[in-house]
Parts: sequence; C-alpha cells; structure tokens
Amino acid sequence: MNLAGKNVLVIGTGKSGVAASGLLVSQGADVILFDGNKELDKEAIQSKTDKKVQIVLGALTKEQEENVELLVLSPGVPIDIPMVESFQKKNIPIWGEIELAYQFAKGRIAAITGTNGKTTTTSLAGEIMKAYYESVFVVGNIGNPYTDVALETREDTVVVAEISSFQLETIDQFHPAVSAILNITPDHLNRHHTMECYIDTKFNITKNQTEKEYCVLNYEDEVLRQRAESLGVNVIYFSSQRILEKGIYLDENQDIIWKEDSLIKVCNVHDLKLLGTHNYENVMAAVAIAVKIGVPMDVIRKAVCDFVAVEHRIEFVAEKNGVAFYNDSKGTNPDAAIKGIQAMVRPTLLIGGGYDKGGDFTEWIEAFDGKVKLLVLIGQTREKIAETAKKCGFDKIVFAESLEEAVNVCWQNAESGDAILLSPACASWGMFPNYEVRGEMFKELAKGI
Ligand code: UMA
Repeated sequence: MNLAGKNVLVIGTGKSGVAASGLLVSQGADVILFDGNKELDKEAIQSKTDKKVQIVLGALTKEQEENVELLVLSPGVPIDIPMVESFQKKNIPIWGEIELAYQFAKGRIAAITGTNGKTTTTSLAGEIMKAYYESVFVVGNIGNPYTDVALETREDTVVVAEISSFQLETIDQFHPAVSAILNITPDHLNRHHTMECYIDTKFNITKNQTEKEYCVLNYEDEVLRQRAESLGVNVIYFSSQRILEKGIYLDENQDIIWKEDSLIKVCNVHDLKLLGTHNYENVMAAVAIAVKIGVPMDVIRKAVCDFVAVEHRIEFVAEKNGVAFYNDSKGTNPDAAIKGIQAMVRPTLLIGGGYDKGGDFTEWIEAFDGKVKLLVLIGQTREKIAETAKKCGFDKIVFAESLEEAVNVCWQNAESGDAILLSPACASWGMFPNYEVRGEMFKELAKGI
C-alpha cells in the first residue's frame, strides 16, 4: 500500500505505537498516534516520536475519526472494542503493528508462537541465525517492535519474530518461511474469550504458509497434533517424550536427535546451559527452525551449547545467608509458573499474584508438591488464588500490599537452604507496566537485602 498522504490512526502509545508511527511517517503518511489513557504525558510521548506525528489522548474529534484511511493497532489493543469495531464497520483496513512492518520488510521470517517458551526459543533461534547469517533481526513480543527495523531488512535478512496471540489477531499477509507453535495452554482468556478462539488465533501464524514451507509443532501437545493434519504446510514435530519417525526428539540417553533422511545427534542435554524438560523442548524447536532456514548443524550445535537462560525466566539472582533468590517474573500464567516451581530443588517461599487474565490456578497449586513453605500473594488475583489454594488443601498464605512487602515477608520467614521465588502465574499489569519492570524490582529488592 502506498501510504504517502494517507491518514493513518495508530492506537496505543507504547513501544509498538511509537515505532509504527516512525515507519508510517517515513512513508509520507499523516499520522495520529492515539491513546485511550488521557492521563499520559503527551510531551513525553511526543519526544519519542517524529514531530510530524500528532499525539491525541482520550478521544478523537469527529473530524479526525472520519478522515481515517488505515488503522494500525498496538498488540495490547483488542479488536473487539467499540472504537475498533466502528472502523471495521466502515471497512477501514486494520493492521497490527506486525502486519505494518511485514508490508515494508524484506527477507525471510522465522515466527515463533506458543503459550510458553516463546522468548527463550526466539532468543536461541536468533543466536543461531546470528552465528551464520550477516543480517539478522530478533523482533516482536520479545520487546523489539518489528516496525523499528523493517526498513533495515534486506533480501538476505533473516527475521526471528516472537509473535503473541495479541499480534496474531491482526495479521493479514504476514508470511513466515518457518513458523513454530510450541504449546497451547489456557492464557489471555479475558482477551480471546474462549479457548477455541485462543487456539484459532495461535494457528493464524500458519495462515499464509504453503506446502513448501514449514511449521514446527510439539508432538506432545494434543491440541497441536489434532490440528496438524489440516494445515496446508509441512509439519515438523519435536518431542521430549518419545522417539519420532521423523523430526527432532530426546532419546533415552538424553541426546537430542535430528532425524530426517539420516539420524544426527545435535547434543546431549548435559552439554546445555539450560535446565528442565521445557527448555529442552525450546532447544529442539529452535534447532528445527534453524535447520529449515538453512543453518548447518555444526553451527547450530555450537550456538545451542553456548546459549544461557534469558532474563526473568527462572533466573538466579543472589544468595544471602544460604537463601537463594530466583526471578521468574516471566511466569505470567499458571502453566509458565508450574515450570518455575518444578525447577526448584529447595523449600520455597513463593511470591505469586497480579493481574487477572481469567485463568484457573488449580494446577499451579497442585504443582507445589510439598515444596512451597509459604505463598505470599500480591495484586488483583490474591483472593482468587488464596481461595483456590485452600480448596486444594494449601493454607500457608500471606497477603502483601506490594512486591517490597512480599520480599520482606519471605525473607523474615526464610531459613538457610530455602529459595525465595518470584513466579507470579499472573501478568504484572495493574502494579507494573510489564513483567520486566516487576522482575527488575524483585532483583533490586533481593540484592538490597
Ligand atoms: N491502549 C489503548 N487502548 C486499548 C488498549 C491499550 O489506548 O484498548 C494503550 C494503553 O493505554 C497503552 C498502550 O496502548 O498506553 C500500550 O500498548 P501495548 O499494550 O500494545 O504495549 P507496547 O508497549 O506497545 O508493547 C507491546 C506488547 N504488549 C502487549 O502485548 C500487552 C509487548 O509484549 C511487546 O514486547 C511490545 O509490544 C513490542 O512489540 C509484552 C506482553 O506482555 C511483553 N505481551 C503479552 C505476553 O507476552 O503475554 C502478550
């Protein structure tokens, strides 16, 4: 689409909206960058954007609304809010920030989605690509808007993109050469309403792929396996539980094996700096993606063995008087937080709770498995989690008003040999702008003790 002189409305003044506005202005569009939150600091937003971008907070005028020719949405903006629906009714094209970037980007894309493991897999796939290709960009939900770099991409570029379900709601022609869906468990049900809708949205990642291209799927995820046959794309499975006829799997010797025409050992899990079966799955997915993009196995092997865990994901922070602090702020849903508690090998004082995404906490509490000495709850979900915990027979619960108070309560109750783990099973919103800020604060508090 030629955007010169077009009136474009961008909703959301976070990272994505700011980056999208920059790309649009560079293409000659007249841009309004809008945010529903009228309390935001307009000057601060303007300072991050081109001065040609008009910032509007709270509400648009009727004239501004009527002139819109293209709508660009930040990931955090649902497509079913009245404002977006009113443009939909007028047949105004609606692109997500990812779609906008795609329209102007060159090169091949490896796109990764799934409920959990996306960031680790994306980072690792990015590291593997960087070890072999000259022009590589790691973008998307990982925190780097694609629109920030779209114009720097070339024909030989490889873009590794972490794509959330929010971003998949608003793609149109976005077309990865290789896609991956790591797993699907309940998350973001307040946004997608039903599990069915959430699953459909995740599968959007393959919608423009052809039978010449690849989608990497977890064989052990029944939802993924059931849908695989109806996808018009080559499926490559990974499995941490069984030997596959074709694909990539973990064998009885803990070797990761790539099996296509012949059998190739990638590495043994003891060669990795990542811990836990969920991480071996992430590694297998990243390897499969890299093979299909065209990276030789010896390059992959070295990059995989050199890779260290990403920040905020079961990250060791410090040890004080024999008490270890772990930051798992990225445990933003029950399934991710289950991995967090499963990875603990010490009696654990666990900090949980946050924004309510409509999930159920039963399986998370059940995964405590006698390891949790004390559960300190913060945020909007604390009553809901406490009720669920009590139903499951767990009542060593304390409420705290802030993360600082939660850390102090844990510290006062900890003994040498214990772990203090922030793994909230909830998004940070309401108390923090994002999980990174929550994790950073936890690390500062832990180090300050
Ligand atoms: N806003 C409105 N109207 C609405 C909703 C939001 O105006 O109806 C405004 C808010 O007032 C706010 C702005 O939109 O000022 C925020 O936009 P945003 O939420 O899209 O935030 P960004 O800073 O652009 O960050 C987004 C992703 N955020 C979300 O998906 C919620 C970031 O993922 C991503 O890193 C970033 O784009 C870069 O592309 C974060 C995330 O929490 C990490 N993702 C979820 C997850 O991983 O579970 C999906």
